[in-house]
Parts: sequence; C-alpha cells; structure tokens
Amino acid sequence: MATVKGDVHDIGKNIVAVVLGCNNYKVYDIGVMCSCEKILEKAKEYNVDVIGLSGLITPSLDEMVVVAKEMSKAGFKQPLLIGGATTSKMHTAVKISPNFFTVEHPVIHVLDASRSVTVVSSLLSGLKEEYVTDIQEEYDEMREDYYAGLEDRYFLTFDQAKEQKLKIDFDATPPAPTPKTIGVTVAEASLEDIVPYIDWNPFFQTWELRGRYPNRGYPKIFDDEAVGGEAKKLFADAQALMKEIIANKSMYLKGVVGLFPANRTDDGEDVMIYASEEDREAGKVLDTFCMLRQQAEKESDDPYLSQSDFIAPAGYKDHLGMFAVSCFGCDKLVEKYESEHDDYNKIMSQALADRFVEAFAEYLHRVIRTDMWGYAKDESLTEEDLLKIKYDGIRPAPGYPSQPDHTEKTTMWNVIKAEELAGIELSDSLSMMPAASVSALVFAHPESSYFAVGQIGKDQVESYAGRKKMELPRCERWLSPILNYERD
Ligand code: B12
Repeated sequence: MATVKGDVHDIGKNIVAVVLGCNNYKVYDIGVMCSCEKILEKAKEYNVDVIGLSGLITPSLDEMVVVAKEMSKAGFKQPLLIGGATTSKMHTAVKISPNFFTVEHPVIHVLDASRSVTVVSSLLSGLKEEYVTDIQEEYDEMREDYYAGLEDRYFLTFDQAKEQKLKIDFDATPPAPTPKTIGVTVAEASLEDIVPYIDWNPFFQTWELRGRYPNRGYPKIFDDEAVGGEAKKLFADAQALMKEIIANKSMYLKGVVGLFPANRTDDGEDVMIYASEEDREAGKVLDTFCMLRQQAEKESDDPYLSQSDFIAPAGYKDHLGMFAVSCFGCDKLVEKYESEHDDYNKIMSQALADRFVEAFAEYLHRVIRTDMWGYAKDESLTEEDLLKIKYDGIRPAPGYPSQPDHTEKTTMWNVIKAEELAGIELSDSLSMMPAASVSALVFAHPESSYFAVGQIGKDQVESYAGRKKMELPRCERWLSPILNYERD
C-alpha cells in the first residue's frame, strides 16, 4: 500500500493497514509520496497479491490513473485498490478502471477501512470472479450514466456566467476597514491556546465511530448505545496523549499571515494584491490571485459565483487576507511509535496533529478578525459559535470547492513566504508538508460565502490559463476533476 507521488497523507492508509493486519493479512506499507516506479518495484519485490493506492488531494487522482496505466503496460496481474478522501467510486469507474480493469485484475474503490477486509477477502477467495463481474457491471453502468449526464447538463458560457455574477453594492455595504497589520506576520500559538478551539467531530470520524441519531456527533456520541463506550475510551486516550504532548512540547504550531490591500481586476475575475496603500495608488501590483466562476446552470436566479465577487473593484480600499499554518513534530512521534510497533498511538498522534492544526486555523482566523485586521473587534462568540461559522467573512482553502485549483497555493507561498518563514513546504502535487497543515484566503465582506465552483467549460479554462500564464494542457491537468469536457 502506498500514498501516491506528491501526496503526504497516510492516516487513512494506516488505519486500513491495521484493520487488514488484524484480519491476518500481511501489509507492506511503503509510505507517502511514492512514485509509480517505486510502487511497482516494491510490489514485485514483495510479490504481493493486491496493490493499494491512497490519496488526499485531487492531483493524486491523476497520479492513480498513471499507476493503473503503467501496471497495465508492465503486465501486472494484481487487483488495484483505490482509497483516500479525494477518491470516489465514480472517479475510479470513469477514469481509472478503463485503464486496467479485467476480471483477472480489477480496480476497486474502497470507501473506508471497515470495507477493506470484505474486498480483499473476496478478491483472494474462490468467489473472486463472481464478485469482480458484479463490480465491473456496476462500473460500466456508472461510466455510461456519467457520460450521458454530461450531455444532459447545461452550462452557461463563461461570458453569460460573468454577466450573472454576484453584484455586491460596496457603497451600501463597504469593504472592512484597513487592517492594523499590513504585510506578512509570523504567527505562533501554544497548544494550550488552541485546545478550546478543537472540533472533536472529525476525530471520531477518523476512527469510524458514528453515533446514531439523536446521538450523532461530539459530545452526544458518548450516550450512544452501540459506540458510546468505545467513544469515551478513545476520547480519554486522546486526552491523555494530548496532555503528554503539551507537557513534552513534542508538537508545536507555527504559521504565517498576510494582509494586503486588494481589488478585483477590471474584468472582475481575479484579485490583485498590493504591498502597501502607496503601491495600490501607484498601480504596482504585488501578485494576482486567480479565481474560478460557477458555470453549471441553476434552476434559480442565484448568481454564478466566483470568490473575486467578494472583493471590491478599483476605487475602493478593500483588502485580502491569507494564512498557512502547520502542526510540527508529529513525524518524530510517529517514528517513535512505529519503532515501538504501537499503531494505536501512531494513528492517535496523527489524528491529534490534524485536530491541533485545524484548531490553530480557527484561533488564528479569530485573531485576524478581532485584532490583526480588526474588522470584528467586538465579536463575542463562543468557541461553539465559531464552529457553526457565526462570524462575518470566510476562509476558503485553496483546493476546497470554492477554489479547487491547488496551484493557487504557489502564489500564496510566493507572497507570504510560508516555507522561508515557517518551514511549510509544498510537494510536486502541492501537498503541504508537514501533513497537518492548512492554508486559506481570508475574505471579510459579510456577503462572502462558501460555495462550490462545480464543473466548468473550456471557454473559462482557456481564459483562466491565459490569466495564469499557464499552458492550457498543464492547466487542464490541474483542473481535471472539474472539467465538463474530456481533455485531449
Ligand atoms: C480532516 C480533513 C483534513 C485534515 C486532516 C486530513 C487527513 N489527515 O486526512 C487537515 C486539516 C490537515 C486537512 C488539510 C487539507 N485538506 Co482536508 N479534509 C479533511 C476531511 C474533512 C476529512 C478527511 C479525513 O481525515 N478523513 C478521515 C480519514 C481517516 O479518512 P481517509 O483519509 O479518507 O481514509 C479512509 C478511506 O478513504 C480509506 N482509505 C484511505 N486510503 C486508503 C488506501 C487503500 C488502499 C484503501 C483500500 C482504503 C483507503 O480508508 C480510510 C479509513 O477509513 C476531508 C473531507 C472529507 N469529508 O473527506 C477534507 C479533504 C480531504 N481536504 C481537502 C483539501 C483540499 C485539503 C487542503 C489542501 C486544504 C488547504 N488548502 O488547507 C489541506 C491539505 C493538507 C496538506 N498537507 O496538503 C479536500 C481534498 C480534495 C481536493 N479538493 O483536493 C477534501 C476532500 C475536502 C473537499 N471537499 O474538498 N484536511
């Protein structure tokens, strides 16, 4: 099992390895950022029965197609399992399986660790052919439906979508006041500072513990008849390890914040930032963040959104914020637990590092709103309110549905120097390293909102590639999960 090239996440894969291990399968986990060559070389060396690929971010989807094609070329006969948060049955059926699937060596998407045992045992049993033929039929149908669906869906042209953008009245609701701190600032916080901001819900999801209504979610999950006891034990273990980590300072938080004068471009599609107010007046642009606009037809009169709609045009003193934050130290702890063959604490450390960094992002966003930018000085929300997003403004992450293009992180890194100032690196596929990292743009306008760009047409992709000064095929590769057409 391997996390593919350019991707650093392995918590999900680790859980799968443990679950399969408990069911007497020998698992060779060859780690993260594994090139196709390495995966195939190790598969041969260990003479494996099944190969499993994992990935968290969308660029990994393309890499999985590459591995499937290479396996086919090189005559590999093992079934290929696909897993990880960014993967889906649909992507596996439409994009990966045509490159490899036969009854002898199928490609199967595995939703979570608990299903991995059934899948592997079926593949290695005498019932394989029957099992695989069913999946093959299901995937063939899904592929047909997908392509038929594409023909049925209607998309506005990019020009039509631009005409129907969100038109905020920046005179009636002006941009937030000028931030107290303009430019780049290194941000730190202690683990104690951020503990109250931890959202424990994803923690239980990581461990596949789900309470039944009305006991879904933290803390109600403790009352659940089926999983309540286990949830309590897990939570107590997490608290104990967290105390130890805090006392030993074995993990720490660091990040970078940038706050800049900003206006959207004349065509309304991108956002220019400036190093200072003087530079804005002189028209000296520091960098440009490119945005994507919705094009899939809506049944309502709702506008066709782009994040650039939330920033005022030239003539207004608007600003754009951004940050990148990481939790450092987890890798060392993971190494320690690996050497002690302690899978439970290894996964627990990774799950905690993820909680810490998300809580740090929540905490820092509040510091930005109430102090560094200061547009919500009087905000008096509880931590619970924050998790329900009751504040003004948003912090969409590059890669999330309102800006699915991961390459925008490169622009952010150029501007805020996240690697030089905080040691947060970017991989070839633009995964952030360490794995427990979050980055985001910060919009202050009360009318800004989270949305999903969805699929987009070639007319927009051509315009976007031009604006980004990126060759069209390269741009299409990065945007491949959201293209409403087949690339050449
Ligand atoms: C929690 C979370 C995070 C956490 C932790 C991530 C982690 N450790 O997995 C943090 C805060 C660090 C994070 C960061 C980011 N995230 Co995030 N995150 C999530 C979230 C909400 C849950 C993922 C998760 O942890 N699930 C629990 C784990 C245990 O499950 P899992 O990894 O999926 O693994 C299970 C199965 O997939 C399967 N499996 C996994 N591997 C394998 C392998 C094999 C062989 C098999 C059989 C099965 C299998 O079994 C596992 C156990 O059940 C998802 C959305 C979602 N609901 O999925 C977004 C999501 C994964 N994140 C996303 C993004 C974009 C990011 C960021 C780039 C955002 C940003 N700019 O900051 C960063 C990237 C971090 C980096 N280092 O580069 C996107 C990824 C897709 C995309 N658009 O690229 C998602 C899908 C959100 C979205 N809807 O867009 N994220």
